[in-house]
Amino acid sequence: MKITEIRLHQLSMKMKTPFTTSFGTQQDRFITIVEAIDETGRSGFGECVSGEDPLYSEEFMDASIIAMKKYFAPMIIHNEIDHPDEVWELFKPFKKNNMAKAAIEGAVWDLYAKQNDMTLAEAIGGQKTQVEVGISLGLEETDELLLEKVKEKVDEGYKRIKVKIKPGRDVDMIRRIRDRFGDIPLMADANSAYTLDDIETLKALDAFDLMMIEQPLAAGDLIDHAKLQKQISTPVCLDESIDSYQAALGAIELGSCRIINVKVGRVGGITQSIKIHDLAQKHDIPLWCGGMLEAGVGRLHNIAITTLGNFTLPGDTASSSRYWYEDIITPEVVAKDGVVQVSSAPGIGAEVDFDKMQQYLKQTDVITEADVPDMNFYN
Ligand code: OSB
Ligand code: MG
Repeated sequence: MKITEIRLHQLSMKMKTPFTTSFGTQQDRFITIVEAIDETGRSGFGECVSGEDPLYSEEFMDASIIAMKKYFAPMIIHNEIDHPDEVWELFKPFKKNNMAKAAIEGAVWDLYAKQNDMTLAEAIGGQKTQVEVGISLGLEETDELLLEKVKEKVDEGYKRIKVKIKPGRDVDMIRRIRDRFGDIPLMADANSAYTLDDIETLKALDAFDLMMIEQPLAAGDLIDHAKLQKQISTPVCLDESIDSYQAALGAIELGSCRIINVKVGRVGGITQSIKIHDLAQKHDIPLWCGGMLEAGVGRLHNIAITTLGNFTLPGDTASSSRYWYEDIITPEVVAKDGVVQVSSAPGIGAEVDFDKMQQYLKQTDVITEADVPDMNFYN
């Protein structure tokens, strides 16, 4: 396939409500939609999930945009490829910047699927026609406010409830949720807020039969997570730590977790996600698909990856309306009783709606062959 032009549509989308984690509060989401166009004028779409600031991981949107403009978009335009699996290899000279790589690769995957009249799920090798989803709830000012949100989402039928925790907002808060809602499928996400010095708190959470505790310790701490997992009965799920196939291999070999949250952007794209999927399956490590406050394009990519067989736990891909007054795709993603139907339309399965996108659009950068720098690593 020959990609002649890549457009980076940079959006600012106001979320319905602020989203608070142990690392900060977010109200406006800066999103870059990547559009890869082939010589027939057909477009494929990807979404860059980098945060505005490097708080979740080292990546941040301004840097990702530069990386896409300067390295990844020119690399794709300058080289012809037969299959999207080749994109990761093409990008190999450039270290990390996984979310920027994944955004471009995602657009190539969508385009490839459309060129071959397949759904993205089929192109990936996914089998499911529907996927189960849960919801991720941010920290609230008070436990009472959080309990109201939990009630609303349980009533909407989400298949599991994830709540954010941090030191001081953990054991008592989880106890109150259990007391009020009984044995709902419940899990907690710490976004790296603890260390092994907090072992007593983390052990205390064992009393609540959580499905898992997500990323209790720092991203680099595979060894500490392994020590922790030996001392608690709650399964540890890693999110931030799993930033590559190698990290997944290390975590599995060390026993740092029993569950993995796959985020396509964090691991560098769909090809790497499939590799991690196959590895985890071999080792009986169940997966689920995490979220990064995506607009519709990213949401549809998440649904596609979740159709792979070892994504056995509900993911964070809730309805478009979870965060957005109006999403940028038609039709929007809708979870009904915690289930999302996989579209049978080609590629990501919905149209990117440029009329809707217009209200959020700040800037579009266009990269063509004329923008490919004269540097030897492009050949
Ligand atoms: O840790 O899973 C996380 C959002 C932004 C950054 C990190 C995380 C999250 C979420 C929300 O938990 C997931 C979503 O609803 O998109
Ligand atoms: Mg997480």
